[in-house]
Amino acid sequence: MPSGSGHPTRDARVHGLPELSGTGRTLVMGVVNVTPDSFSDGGEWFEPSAAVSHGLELLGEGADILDVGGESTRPGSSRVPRDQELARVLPVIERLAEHGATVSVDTTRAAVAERAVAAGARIVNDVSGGLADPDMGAFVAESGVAYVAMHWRGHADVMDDRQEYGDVVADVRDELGARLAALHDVGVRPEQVVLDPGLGFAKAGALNWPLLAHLDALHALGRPVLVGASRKRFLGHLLADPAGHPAPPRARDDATAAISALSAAAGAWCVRVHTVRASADAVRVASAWSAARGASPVGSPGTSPRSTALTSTVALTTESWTAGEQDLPTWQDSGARNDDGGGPR
Ligand code: PMM
Repeated sequence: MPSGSGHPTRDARVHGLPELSGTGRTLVMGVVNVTPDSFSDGGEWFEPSAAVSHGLELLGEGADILDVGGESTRPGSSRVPRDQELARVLPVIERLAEHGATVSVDTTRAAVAERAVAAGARIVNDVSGGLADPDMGAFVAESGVAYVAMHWRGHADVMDDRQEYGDVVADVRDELGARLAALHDVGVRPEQVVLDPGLGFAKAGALNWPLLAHLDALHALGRPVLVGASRKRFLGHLLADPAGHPAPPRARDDATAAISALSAAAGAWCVRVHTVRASADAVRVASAWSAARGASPVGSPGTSPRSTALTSTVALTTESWTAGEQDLPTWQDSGARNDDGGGPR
């Protein structure tokens, strides 16, 4: 398999994950939702044995990482009590880790992250970037675990009301930069962190495309970038039928694979997807394509005028946009449901 030309952030080592470095390509994270109500695959893998079998299937299809989550971000869903989240994810993580999988735990709770890491998880994937639980940063710092920090502005019941952006790319970059600085302040080393634009979280349809098209702006923060576009609502709208009905989640998989190829060509570290095989092929196509170009992948830091302009304004500041956001109301039943079954994103 040809390996793509180097990309400084795609190929950056993430602390604690030696087995994932040196592939010369974008990694593929397969989603294992152990939930009854996730928007795209709710209930399918709710039994631990079904979730484990599904995870092993995804590994066989080429997943580099399995992302195990026990709490859905579907609009209207209540927060799952901590013990219930633990009961869902721990047996699945244990068994997948025993099979040699590199497992991440998709959680915003430090206590769940801690138990998951003890059970064999190697990555903590926190969609709140440390904002939902003030203890998360300290746990990540003390454990040294790899940590995905996603851009987030609040739980599912409030995020749709928090979509005010001046320039969505610059704002997301600055807010992630502030998270990186805040995490650093509590002892998290930059080498532990992967950044994620949080597609669909406090971002309606059109807001997602500039973020995908300008991954270079996030690369300017100097850390690898994970892209989670799989089956999200903005793809449903893109693929709407002539009457304007959004394509259902499972009909978004081909578009997801196209985004995997484009993200890989732009130097993403990882793509998070529900169906793995097409994206595993897509990242290899991008790798061969980049190698044939003999140059850094599209969107390497500093390769576009936008990247240069944005880079010059990057300042990692502890003056976080989140002042005031720490007191977010707890995630409650919002009663809101999407008309297309496509989740909040
Ligand atoms: N999206 C979902 C869940 N976890 N984690 C990361 N890092 N990035 C994402 O975009 C993301 C995530 C959405 O839920 P799903 O599991 O139902 O797709």
